[in-house]
Amino acid sequence: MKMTGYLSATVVGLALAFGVSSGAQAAWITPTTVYWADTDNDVNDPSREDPSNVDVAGDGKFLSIGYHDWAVFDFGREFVPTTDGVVIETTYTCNDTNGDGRCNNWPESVDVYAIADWDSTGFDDTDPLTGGTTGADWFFITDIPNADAQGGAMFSVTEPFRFLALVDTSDKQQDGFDVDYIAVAPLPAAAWFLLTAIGGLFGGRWLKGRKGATA
Ligand SMILES: [Ca+2]
Ligand SMILES: [Ca+2]
Ligand SMILES: [Ca+2]
Ligand SMILES: [Ca+2]
Repeated sequence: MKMTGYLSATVVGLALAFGVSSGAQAAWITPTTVYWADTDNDVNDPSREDPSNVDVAGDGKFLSIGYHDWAVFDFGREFVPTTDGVVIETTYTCNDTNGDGRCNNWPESVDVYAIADWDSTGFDDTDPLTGGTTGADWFFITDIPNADAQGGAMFSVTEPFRFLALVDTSDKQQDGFDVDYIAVAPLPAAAWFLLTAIGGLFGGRWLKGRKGATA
């Protein structure tokens, strides 16, 4: 009995160590290509019109998507579930005292979509989510209000994907949501295997222990 306890503690310890170390070295992957154009000319500052601005976080350079416009980010290869994503937005002197997740002065937001296969040459200019897709439909992931994304808004993609789309849903009619940074970080397959195995072997025991501790 003593031996069983010792073994389980060791495995849990290994899992935690592995999780922490893989988290620490989690490589955030930035897009290889950004599809964006200011077709209706509502982004009036050229410094906000460079798609490569999204590659570096916190550098003061961002891409303004445009009011109710969009951008598609190609991450270069297919990622399997579950993959984490992050978006950092820039709004100067943002505060959210009305608590709706958006900056009071610039209430901006985007919807996030993903797809595994997308025809980057055949889509409709006004809506990348209709027309031009070569496979299944884009799937909706989440909405991101800008106040919540000043320090980075995280989300999880639970289906295979290669492309992410941000579709602007801002209230204020100017240059829309301002993307400082966007990146994805897949959870290593080895970590999934380990966590799944441990959950199967020891999950019940953990639950019992926690119930006992809190009761
Ligand atoms: Ca525009
Ligand atoms: Ca902004
Ligand atoms: Ca803006
Ligand atoms: Ca940036």
